[in-house]
Amino acid sequence: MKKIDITTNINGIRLYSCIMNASGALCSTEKELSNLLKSSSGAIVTKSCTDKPRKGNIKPRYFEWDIGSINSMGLPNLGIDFYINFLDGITTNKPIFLSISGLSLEENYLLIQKANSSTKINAIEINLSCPNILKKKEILGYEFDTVYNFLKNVFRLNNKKHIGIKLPPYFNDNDIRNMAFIINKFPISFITCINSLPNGLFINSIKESTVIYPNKGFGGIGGTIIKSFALANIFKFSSFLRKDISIIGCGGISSGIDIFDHILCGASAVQVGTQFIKEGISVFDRLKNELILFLKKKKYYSINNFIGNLNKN
Ligand code: RRO
Repeated sequence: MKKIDITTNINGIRLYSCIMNASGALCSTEKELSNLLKSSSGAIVTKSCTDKPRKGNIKPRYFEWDIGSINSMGLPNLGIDFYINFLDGITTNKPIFLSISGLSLEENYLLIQKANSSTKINAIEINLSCPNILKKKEILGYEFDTVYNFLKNVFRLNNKKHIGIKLPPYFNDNDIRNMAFIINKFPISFITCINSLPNGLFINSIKESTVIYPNKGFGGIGGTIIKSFALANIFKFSSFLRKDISIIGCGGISSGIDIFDHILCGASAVQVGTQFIKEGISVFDRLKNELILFLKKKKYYSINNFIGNLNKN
C-alpha cells in the first residue's frame, strides 16, 4: 500500500502536514503555543499581535453553537516582544507564521521590522481583516487603495521573511478581481482566506439577548456556516492570482472532507479555528486521519494530485 502524502509547500515553506491552526484559535499564550508545538499540526500560527500587549474586549466575547461561532475578542495578545522571545527560544521543525495586526499602518511597519529580526519566524501573516476593533473605520482589506499603498511600503522594507496577507471574505467577483490585481503586483508568498464574516449577530431566544457583550453583540462569524464563503473566495482567488502565490484556506473546517474541498478549490494548506477551539489539540490527529482515509478512497496519494482541480461545469 502506497503511503498517503499530506505534506505541502507554501511558496517554498515545507509543511509535514497541510493542516494548521488559524490565528486566534488557542495560540495566544505560552501554554497554548507549547501545546501546538507538541501537536501533529503542520505549522504554528500565532495570535495576531500588536506592539504592546492588549487585554481585548470585555467578556463574554466568544460563543459557539452547533454550526458556528461568534467573537468580538478585540485583539487580546501578549505583544510582539513576547511572541518573538518565545519563538526564538524553541526548537522545532514546524514552520512558524507570526500573525501581526497593528492598529495603524505605521504600527504594522514596526511589527514587520521586529519580526524580521527574529531567527525562528518563517513567515509573517499580515492580518488585513480584523472585524472587531474598528470604531467607524472600514476593515483594511476592503479599502483597496489603502492596501495597495500599504503593500508598496511593506515591500520597500528589507524583508527577510515570507510575507502573506489574511483577507476578509469578499462577496462579489469584482472585489476579488481587484484585490488579486493589487496582490499580483507584489512578491507576496501567500494569502490566507478567509477571516471571520464581519457583523454577524447570534442571540439567545430565551433570554432575549445577545450572547456576547462587546459591540452590542455583533461579531465575526466562523465555523461550519462560513465554509461556502471560504470555498468561493479560495476558488476565485486561485483563478486570478499569480500561480506562484499559495493560498491557505480557512473557514468551516471540521472534517477531512472539508479539508479536501478547500484543497480542491485551490488551497495548498488549511487552517482550523472554531473546530480547534471546540475540540482541543486532538483535532489535528482526527482531521489528519480523516483526510488520509478519504484520499485512500479517492485513490489520491498526494494532495498535489488534486490542488485546484475543481471541475467548472
Ligand atoms: O481578536 C479579534 O477580535 C479577532 C481578530 Br484580530 C481577527 O482577525 N478575527 C476575528 O474574528 N477576531
